[in-house]
Amino acid sequence: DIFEYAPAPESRDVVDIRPSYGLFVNGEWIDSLGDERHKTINPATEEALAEFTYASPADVDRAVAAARKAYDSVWSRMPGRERAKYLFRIARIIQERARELAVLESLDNGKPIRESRDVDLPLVAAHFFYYAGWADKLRYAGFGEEPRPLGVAAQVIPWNFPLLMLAWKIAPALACGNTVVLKPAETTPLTALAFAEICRQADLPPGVVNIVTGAGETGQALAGHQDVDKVAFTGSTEVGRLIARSVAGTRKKVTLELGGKAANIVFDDAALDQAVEGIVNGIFFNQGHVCCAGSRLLVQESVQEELLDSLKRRLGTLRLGDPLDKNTDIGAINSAAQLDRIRTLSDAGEREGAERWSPPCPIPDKGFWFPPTLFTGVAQSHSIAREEIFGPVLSVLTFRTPAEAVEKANNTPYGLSAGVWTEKGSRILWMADRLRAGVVWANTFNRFDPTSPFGGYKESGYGREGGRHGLEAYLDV
Ligand code: TXE
Repeated sequence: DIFEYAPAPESRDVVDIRPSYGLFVNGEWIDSLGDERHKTINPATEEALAEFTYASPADVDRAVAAARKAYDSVWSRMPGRERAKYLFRIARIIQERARELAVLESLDNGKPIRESRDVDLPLVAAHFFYYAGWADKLRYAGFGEEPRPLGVAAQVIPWNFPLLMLAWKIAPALACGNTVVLKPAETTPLTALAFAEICRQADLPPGVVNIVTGAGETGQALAGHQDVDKVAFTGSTEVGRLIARSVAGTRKKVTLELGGKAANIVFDDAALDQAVEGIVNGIFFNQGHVCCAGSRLLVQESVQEELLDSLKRRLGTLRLGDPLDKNTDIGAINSAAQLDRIRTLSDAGEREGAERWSPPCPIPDKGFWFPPTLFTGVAQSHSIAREEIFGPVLSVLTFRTPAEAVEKANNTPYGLSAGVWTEKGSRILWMADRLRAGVVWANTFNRFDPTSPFGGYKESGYGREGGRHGLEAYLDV
């Protein structure tokens, strides 16, 4: 592993959070022209971490103008090998500051430090390294001899992987010669604001990256701005639809990465111990705040009992609590609103007749928490089998034949990911061929790599992020 971390226990002392943040426009911190300020809180303690701005439409104007100027005068004219140097520099700074950024991410988001340190941050750096490598090789990407950047990209990201979603969006955009205005989610602005400082540290030309904080209205002003050429969005299918409507009939190109309801499919010949680990990782990683989470377990009837027994035993060992404790498996739910959504959907599952089970699990007094939860006796018509819960809640369904597994797995409006557990290689290929999902994992789950394209079928969105395909979203061919 090329990523190195200090082994010391993680502590809040390694981060330097300012009491209050402005907007990052044209390489500088500026005050908003509006006066809406909010606090971002630590979801594990409900303590305020810092105050930040909800950018007004006039602020968004200034950010887009800065991005346009940087695009026309500097970035689109710079040779790819020069752009690559900036991206490599950013990647190295992220590595150097990985520990601090991981703690910041866990504080603002609630995710366990083990995940932010060992998954999020290494992947963030890897994305910048990977796309830095493409910046001077775009003509070999297979999209024509002289592919050109699109212009100014408006990027709106969610709160579940704040810095990683930023990396997925900014790294390919910059590598291709676009400039960017990015809006982080309103509950997790801190790592994006830290990234603004990293841009300064890397001497990135002013205006190439602009960060505007805010909620839906700021996002709407940004995605709807008439001088942006491209909109990249990750978030709810509901907002994805609004954005698709708003860009229809404009010059803007759009990529959308939306919800999911993935099936993790376990056949009776699978290595069940490994499958249990994959199921746990599939739905409890990041408290289940994962668009490709394996939120439906489809288990072959003949092994249902055995699998559920060992799954329940394994759930009993999961530790819920302080996100900064490196032994924590399940951190805090990101916001009161999300906790509410998870509770409402879980209650509906119970009302509809499914059987609910959680291991004994002490819940801290303060903060937003939800125990690992299993629903058995779930029918396809139940809302917990259809709707994205986006929390640590697993719905268990059964099947008898491979064809039935495919039919049930595909019986959802989403199509982001799926997992197949079997020792038969031919069955993996047979299943992968029939599953309507942008990613199919075999005998693993939630594996990510910057070289692999990621994205959905059906209502999970369109366009791909990551890999060579991810470049296409930011190029005119
Ligand atoms: O999403 P929103 P929310 C799903 C998940 C979750 C549900 C609601 O099921 O329970 O969505 O989450 C910005 N124009 N996912 O309410 O609102 C917003 O400020 C432009 C799946 O948090 O879609 C934030 O930056 N932007 C998902 C971002 O959109 C708008 C990740 C996402 O927030 C906007 C997150 C508007 N009209 C939630 N309204 C995934 N695919 O991973 C809001 N935003």
